Amino acid sequence: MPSIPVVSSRAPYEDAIRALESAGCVVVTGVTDAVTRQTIKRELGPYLDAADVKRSLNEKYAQDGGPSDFYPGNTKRITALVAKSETFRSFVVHPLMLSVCDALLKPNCVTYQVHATAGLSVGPGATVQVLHREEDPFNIFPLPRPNLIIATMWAITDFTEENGGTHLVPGSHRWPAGRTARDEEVVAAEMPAGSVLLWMGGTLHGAGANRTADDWRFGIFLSYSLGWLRQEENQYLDAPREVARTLPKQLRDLIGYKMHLALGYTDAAPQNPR
Ligand SMILES: O=C(O)CCC(=O)C(=O)O
Repeated sequence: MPSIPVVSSRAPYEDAIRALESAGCVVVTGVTDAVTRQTIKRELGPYLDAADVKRSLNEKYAQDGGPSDFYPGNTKRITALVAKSETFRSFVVHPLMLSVCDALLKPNCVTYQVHATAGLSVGPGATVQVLHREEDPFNIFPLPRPNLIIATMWAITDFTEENGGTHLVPGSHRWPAGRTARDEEVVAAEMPAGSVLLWMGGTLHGAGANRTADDWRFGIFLSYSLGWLRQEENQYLDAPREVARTLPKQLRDLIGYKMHLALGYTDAAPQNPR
């Protein structure tokens, strides 16, 4: 039976990196404490409250008999988290994230960058999301692709099989084109709040269905990519100059206010956005 390796945040980061490289996914427990999770919930709460709940898509799913939308029913999704949350900024520069990206992305680039950010709340009745790979937009590379992306999901609430814990297909980051996942190869990431699930950009995954009566699963999605790729989320619009100029340089560089060799020049000095 395939499984998702679990490592403590107190173990050397190399343990998580090895497990991630080998299984294509890993859960690291104990990364955030209760105060941090409460704070990020408070910071993002108003945005989540205002977000559209995709109920109508659930109905469409039922009509079509399959996943008709990338975010199937009863989910809330908010983006632009660098601009919206101070606490999220500490996630981006967390030493575990940087160690993983140094080990697995740096061999293919000079510097890596934030690829996308999102708060994903999966509500009761939400249906299963179609399995996909973060790297699919870069399909010019044949499968299995070189490491292009590292993705992470920060459990702000508990993640369970019943409440929509992320589905993963361990080992699928090494699969050739044409191989699809059998049901028994799909595993739900069950992890207590405070854990972070990491997966390779080539690993098949998707949100699980939420079969509970009233348990909203809330996670923070954060991904990184090679510095010479187009970012999935446009950080120059979602964290524009007025925001960027208030950020520490390390974070500003990470969200893309930095050249990658000859790429990304601008009239403004990159280290000093106007
Ligand atoms: O919410 C999840 O568990 C996974 C979300 C995901 O894979 C996506 O939004 O692309």
